[in-house]
Amino acid sequence: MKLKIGIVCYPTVGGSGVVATELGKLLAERGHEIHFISSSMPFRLNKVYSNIYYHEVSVNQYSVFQYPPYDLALSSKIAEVAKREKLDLLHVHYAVPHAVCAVLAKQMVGEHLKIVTTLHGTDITVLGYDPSLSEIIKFGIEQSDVVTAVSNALVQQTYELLEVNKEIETVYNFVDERVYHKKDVQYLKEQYGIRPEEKVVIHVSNFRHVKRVPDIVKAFHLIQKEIQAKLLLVGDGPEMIVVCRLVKELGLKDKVLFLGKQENLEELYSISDVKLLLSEKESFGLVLLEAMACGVPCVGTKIGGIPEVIEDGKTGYLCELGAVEEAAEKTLCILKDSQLHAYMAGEALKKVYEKFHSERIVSQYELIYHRIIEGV
Ligand code: GMT
Repeated sequence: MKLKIGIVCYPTVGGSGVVATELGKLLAERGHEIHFISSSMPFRLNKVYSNIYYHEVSVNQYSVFQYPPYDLALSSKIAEVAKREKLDLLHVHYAVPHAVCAVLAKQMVGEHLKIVTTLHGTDITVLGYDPSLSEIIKFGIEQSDVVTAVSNALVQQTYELLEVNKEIETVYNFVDERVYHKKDVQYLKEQYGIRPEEKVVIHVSNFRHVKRVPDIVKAFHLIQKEIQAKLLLVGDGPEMIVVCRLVKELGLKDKVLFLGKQENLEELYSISDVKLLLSEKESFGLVLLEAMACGVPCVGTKIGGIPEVIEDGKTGYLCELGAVEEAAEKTLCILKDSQLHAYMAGEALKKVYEKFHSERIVSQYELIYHRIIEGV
C-alpha cells in the first residue's frame, strides 16, 4: 500500500535533517508520496522527484507578538497540508517542537492522521534537563502514535530522564550506500598538499562544545609526534575560534587543514585513514557511519550511541571521554599497522551493510507506518 507521508524536520545541515531527507527520498523511490513541511528546503533535496513535495512554513511578524510564532505557524501548515493532500501520517523528527506541533495539527485534522516521532538526541540530552521544557517533551512523546529513537542508548536515556509512559523503539540511522562508498580521488591529496607517505586523520562536526574538537586537536598533536600525518577538520561552528587558537599554540598550523563546511564528504573520507569523534554527547554519530561506509575505521568516545556504531577492536576503537592520550594511542595502532587498518576497514563496511543498511532501516520504518495505519 502506497502512503502519503508528511515529513517534518530541521532542514539545516545536521544529522537529523540528513536522515529525514534521505528517508524521504528512499520512501519516494519505493512509490510513497512525500511531503516535506519545513522552514526551508531540506538541503539534501537536490534534484526533482515527481512524488516529493516541499511546503514552506513562513512566520509573519506582528507587533502583538514579542516573538515570531513559529510553532503555531508550523502546526497550522501541517494541518493545512494534511487536509488538502489527505496525508496518512506524519513522521516528525524531534519531540520539540515538531511532535508537539504534529499533535496540535492532528487535533485540527482528525484522529486518522497518525504521528511517528523520531528522537535524535538533542531534545532529550540537552532540553530534557531543562525543567521548563521536560513536561512538553514528555507530552509530545506520549501523544505520538509511535516513537522511535536512533540508538538503544537514547531510548534508555529518554526513559531515565523523562519517565515517559510510552514504548520507544530503536531504529538506527543509515546512509545511502550509493553515495557513501570509497571513491578514487587520490588526486585530492596532492591538491591539499598531503604527501603520499602522510596519514590522514579526519573529524567532521558542527563544532559545538559537545563535540570536544579541542580533544581532537590534542590527540592529533600526540599522533603527529610519532608519524607523518595531517588532520582534516571539516565543518564550522561556535568552537572554531577556540580550535584555531589551540592549533596555533601547539604549532600545528602546517599539519591541520580547516576545510569549513563541505558537501561530497565521501570524497574526503576516501582520502582519510582514520576518523575521530570524541564527543561528550552523541546519540548516534551519523558521521561515523558515513566514514565507515567509505571504509574508514573510527575512534570514538564510549558515550551515548557511539558504542552501538563502533565495535571496539573490530571497526575501530572506543576510548574514555577526555582521554586524549588513549585516543592518540589507539589511532596510532591503526595508522601504524596496515594489516589492522585493512581488517578494520573491511569490518566497518560489513557493519554498514549488515546492521545499518538503508534497505533494512527504510523497511523498518515502512513496517511501523503500516502497523499504525492498518492497526496490525
Ligand atoms: O549532533 C548535532 O549537533 C546535530 C544533531 C541533529 O540535530 O542533527 O545530531 C543528532 O542527530 C543525529 C542523527 O540522528 C545523530 O547522529 C547525532 O548523534 C545527534 N547528536 C547528538 O546527540 C549530540
